[in-house]
Amino acid sequence: MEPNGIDGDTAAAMEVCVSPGCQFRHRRTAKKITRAKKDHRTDIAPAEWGRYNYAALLNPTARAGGAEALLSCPESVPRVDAKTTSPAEFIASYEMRSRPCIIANAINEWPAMRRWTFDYLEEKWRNGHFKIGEDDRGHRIRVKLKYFVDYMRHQTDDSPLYLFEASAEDSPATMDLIDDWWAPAHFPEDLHNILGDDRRPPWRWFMIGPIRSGTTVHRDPLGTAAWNAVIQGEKRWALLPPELSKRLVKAKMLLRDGEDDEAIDWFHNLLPRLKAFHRAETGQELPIYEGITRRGDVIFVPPRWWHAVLNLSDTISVTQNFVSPANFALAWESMRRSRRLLSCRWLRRLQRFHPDLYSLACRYDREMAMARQVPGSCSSSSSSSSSDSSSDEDEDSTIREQMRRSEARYSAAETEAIRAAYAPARRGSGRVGGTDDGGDSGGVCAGV
Ligand SMILES: O=C(O)CCC(=O)C(=O)O
Ligand SMILES: [Fe+2]
Repeated sequence: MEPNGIDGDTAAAMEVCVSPGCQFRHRRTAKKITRAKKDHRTDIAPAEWGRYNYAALLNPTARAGGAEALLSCPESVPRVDAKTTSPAEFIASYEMRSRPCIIANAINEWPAMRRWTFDYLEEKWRNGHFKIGEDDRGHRIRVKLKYFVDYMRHQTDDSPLYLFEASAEDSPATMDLIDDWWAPAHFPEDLHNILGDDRRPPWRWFMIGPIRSGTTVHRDPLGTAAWNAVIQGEKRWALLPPELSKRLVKAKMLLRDGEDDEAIDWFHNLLPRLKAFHRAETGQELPIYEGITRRGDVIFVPPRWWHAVLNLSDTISVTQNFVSPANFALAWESMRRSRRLLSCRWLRRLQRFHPDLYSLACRYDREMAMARQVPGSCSSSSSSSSSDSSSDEDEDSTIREQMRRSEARYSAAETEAIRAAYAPARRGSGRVGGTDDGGDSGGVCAGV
């Protein structure tokens, strides 16, 4: 019998780890996680993942002393409650104004809120494979959920592996995961959905973030906005407006020798220095919104806003990137520049499903063409109003059904209020310009 009361045969059958010094429950966890760490970060050895000892500072019980700096922040992101702020009010006050906001009580009815504990996830999807990183060539690193949860429960890494899965629905072992959540009522539109689930750029993620894991400062691609909902745990956020430069917000110039630049390093080392630096340079406070999302909270991240996240405890969350009329101008210009082929598909479908936005896209094309002196893109041959293939027809009915279902979530009065809130954007008050995705906006969609 081993010291933990499990004999070797039982251990083998249960896959329990009984070797001396093994801190995990499963026999294979150490091997699987070490392999993943080597592939995910070739710049440090697995033994170096705890070199700064952040686990002494931020752990489930240490909430005093140095942890204060990481655990507490001025909570300046505005908060509303879904019980008292309607979708139309949120859209008019926050989304249309590109202001960050945390909405409480917007996901109370999700099955995920009732069901998802770490024990439940581990039990239900234990043998499902989930993405926990990328190798240097951009290939996905996946492990079974049972190994990842085992790792999460025992790890003391400075910046642990973070489970981020965009394709749960593609595998029979995990496809029912996406039945447990959907877009909160405050996010009624997603104009990328007419591209079809197979063609649209990656858009929704299921995440398990061990304490101290996080996401470094970035902005979301293709002019999309995002919402991010917490089902378990707490996430610390920093959001900085689009006018700030990448150089400034990443604050690499403030990094000292021997320091790392993971999310925890940015929050712990760089953010205080960045605030002091900006004050010294400009005499003004850094324009930043900070906040913590807790179980049941949904944060709105406006398009092109810089943001960074630190998991203050073990978290379960989901997020979705979307395009609504509010960020259509940005999203159109961005896709036109960087994903030409896809933009042509989008244009054809806008003409079928959202004729007013199709006209707007044509107007933005003309404006971009004039500004850059390149041919406009919306020639009459750029799109056809009929379906281009029978599979498109099948998809058309799927999309129409999706649109019907999403409209059915709202009363006639709510639908009208939402329309009114988005009306200025549908008329084209959105600004075109200011993206830095590169590429050229000319050319036509004929024949694509
Ligand atoms: O929850 C997080 O770690 C942030 C995720 C995020 O910002 C993203 O996926 O773009
Ligand atoms: Fe993001």
